[in-house]
Amino acid sequence: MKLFFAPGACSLAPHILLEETGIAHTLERVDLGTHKTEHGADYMHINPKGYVPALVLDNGELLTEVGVVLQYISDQKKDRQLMAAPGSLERYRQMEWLSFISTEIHKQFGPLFRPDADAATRERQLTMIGRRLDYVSEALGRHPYIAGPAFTAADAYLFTVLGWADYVKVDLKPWPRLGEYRSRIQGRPAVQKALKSEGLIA
Ligand SMILES: N[C@@H](CCC(=O)N[C@@H](CS)C(=O)NCC(=O)O)C(=O)O
Repeated sequence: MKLFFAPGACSLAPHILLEETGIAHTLERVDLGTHKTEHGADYMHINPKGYVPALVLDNGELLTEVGVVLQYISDQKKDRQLMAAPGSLERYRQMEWLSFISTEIHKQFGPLFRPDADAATRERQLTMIGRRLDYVSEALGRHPYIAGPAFTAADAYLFTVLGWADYVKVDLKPWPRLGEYRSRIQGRPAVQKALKSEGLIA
């Protein structure tokens, strides 16, 4: 498999799962400004959506959308239990989290990255993100990982989007559990490997 990624972007979540599963893979960095890959390819020809992540499967097909890519990788190594069995209620609960992280957290961070974001936009987004983080923090008070007692694909995604708080100056101190959670996830060897390989830690 080959993962097209941008350092620290949402593509970090599938990158973490590729490390967690030990699936053989290659990485190709994408410059999201120029849409050129590190090997000089036009990324728009590879993924016409223009964004990361994109996963090239071993049969050459392209898979996109974080929540789906995470499930695909998880399903290749069922013994790692990164997603529950398809059709089980547990699976739907995990999908519920993936969807929540995508639409209610990931996408709420987007406007904060825009250089032209005005104070009112920032205020509105911070209020919305704050409400979502209240909910996440409450869930993490009941179990150490977001979907239950063990690490799952949803944790790779949640860890990734919480990491953006540092870049756009969202103070996570009002939710001390989130800081503890980030440290716990960051301590995983697979996460360390992915962060190092994207140049995010030394
Ligand atoms: N709906 C997409 C959104 C992916 C997304 O937001 N990717 C961002 C990085 S986190 C990106 O590549 N943005 C550049 C762009 O949209 O052109 C998914 O779930 O994969």
